[in-house]
Amino acid sequence: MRFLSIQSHVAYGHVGNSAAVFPLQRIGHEVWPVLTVNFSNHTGYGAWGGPAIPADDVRAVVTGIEDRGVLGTVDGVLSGYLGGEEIVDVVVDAVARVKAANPAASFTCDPVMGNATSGCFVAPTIPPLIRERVVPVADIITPNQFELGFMTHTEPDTLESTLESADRARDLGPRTVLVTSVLRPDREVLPDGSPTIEMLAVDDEGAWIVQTPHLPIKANGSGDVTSALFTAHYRETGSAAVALERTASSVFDLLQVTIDSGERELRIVQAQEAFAHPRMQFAARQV
Ligand code: PXL
Repeated sequence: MRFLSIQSHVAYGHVGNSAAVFPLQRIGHEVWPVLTVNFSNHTGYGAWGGPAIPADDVRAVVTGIEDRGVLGTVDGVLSGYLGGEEIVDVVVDAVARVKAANPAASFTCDPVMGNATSGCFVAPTIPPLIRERVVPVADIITPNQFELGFMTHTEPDTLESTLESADRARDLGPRTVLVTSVLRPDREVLPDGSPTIEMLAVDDEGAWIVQTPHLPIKANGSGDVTSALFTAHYRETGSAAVALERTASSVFDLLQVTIDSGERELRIVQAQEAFAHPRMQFAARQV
C-alpha cells in the first residue's frame, strides 16, 4: 500500500514521521512523508533547533505530489501531532484531495493532545480543532484514553465506559477507533506482580481488547508507531482483531528492545524484526 504521512521530522531520535516511516516501509509499504516540522529532536527535551514548516510550504508539497498525477494511488493518509492551527487546514485539504482522487483511500487521525500524566501538551486551540475539523473526516482515529475523553466530553476509565466513549467518538464520524492506552482502575495484575495495559479497537464488526504487560517506559513516538502499524495491518487484513494483535506484539517488543538498550529514543531500527515478523504473543479478546 501507499501512505501519505503528514507528520513531524526530527533529525535525532524517533517521533512523527521519524518514528512511523521506517516500520511501515519494513513491512512492505510505500510511504510519502510530508514534513510539518524539521526539528533537531522531539520537544520532550524542552529545547530543539530547526523550523516548523510554514503551512503554505506543507501544502505546496501536497500540491506537487498532486501535480505528478499520483494522489489517486494513495491508499491511506496519516496525520499525527499538529504543530499549529494552519496545519489543520492543510491536513483536511490533503485528505479531501486524496479522497477526490481515490474514494477508497482512508484517513487515520492520531488526535495528539496529551496524556493522563502530562495533561494537554499542545496549544489550547488545537484540541477543539481536532475534534471539530479533523476527526469528522477521519475513517480511523487512534486516541489514548485521555484524548478519547476530551474528544467525547466523557471520562472513560472502566471497560464499559471506555467502550461507551469509543461509540461516542464513532458518532463524530470515524468508523474505527483504536484506543491506544486503556488503564482501567480494575486492570489485571500478572502472576509475577507486573501491571498491565490494554489497547481497544472498535469498528462496525465489534470490539476487541488486547492486554500486555505495562512496561516502565515513557517513549515519545510510540503512539506514532502504534497508529501507523495499526492502520497498515487493518487496511491490509480488514480485521481489527488481527491488526490489534500484530500492533501490540510489535510495539511491546519495540519498547522492550528500547528498555534493554538503556537509550532514551525508540530503537526503531534495532527492533525491525518485531515489525517484519511480530511474535503474536498477545491474543485479542472480543468484548
Ligand atoms: O510523538 C509526537 C510528536 C510529534 N512531533 C514532535 C514531537 C512529538 C512528541 O514529542 O515532539 C515534534
